[in-house]
Amino acid sequence: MITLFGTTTSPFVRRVRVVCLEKGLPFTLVPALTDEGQAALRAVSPVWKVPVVQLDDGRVVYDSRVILDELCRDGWGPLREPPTTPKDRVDEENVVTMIDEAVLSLVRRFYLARDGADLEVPYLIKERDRALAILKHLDATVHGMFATAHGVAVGGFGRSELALVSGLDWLAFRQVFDLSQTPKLEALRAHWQSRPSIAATAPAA
Ligand SMILES: N[C@@H](CCC(=O)N[C@@H](CS)C(=O)NCC(=O)O)C(=O)O
Repeated sequence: MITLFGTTTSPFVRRVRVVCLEKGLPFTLVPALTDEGQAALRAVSPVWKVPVVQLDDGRVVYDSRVILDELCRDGWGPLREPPTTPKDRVDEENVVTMIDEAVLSLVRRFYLARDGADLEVPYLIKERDRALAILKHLDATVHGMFATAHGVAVGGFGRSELALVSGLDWLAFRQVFDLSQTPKLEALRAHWQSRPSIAATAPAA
């Protein structure tokens, strides 16, 4: 049985939960927000971030991208397989990198705001502007309900749409970005909400 250290709010943890649901992989969630869960997390990962997954063979994986690759070594199940041609592969990785970086910029601002920090300092203004630049770029480059041209050609729900929907749902859940500024991303997000694995994993405090 897979052990997943995580929360029900994190967009990165959500990707793992969705892949487990899609592939029918049972897992135990260790909630990382309790004192006990936090201690358990720190005992297995010096990064202190979620998700962390402990696999049946004892390997402990610290990052959502690597976790997904490990869980899908035998195939992505009902999810679209990642592309293999050089251009499609880089396009897909870039989408995941962009949404990761936009979310991480806004996660840092969210936590600092919660601690009462002043966000009007140059680096944190850059973080806000970076997120806006990324989200505007994604808004201009998505293809309807798909994140990439490869998605349009092959169809189905892939890791790039999963990364986008998880990230955008978190932005909406935490109210850290006004998605009316990026209507195409908002339409993509709305389109995939009815997929059972997405509906079952919506962020919840
Ligand atoms: N690159 C990592 C990012 C993970 C990440 O930043 N997780 C956040 C939750 S959304 C976290 O654990 N933050 C705790 C902290 O910053 O101390 C991944 O994809 O797994």
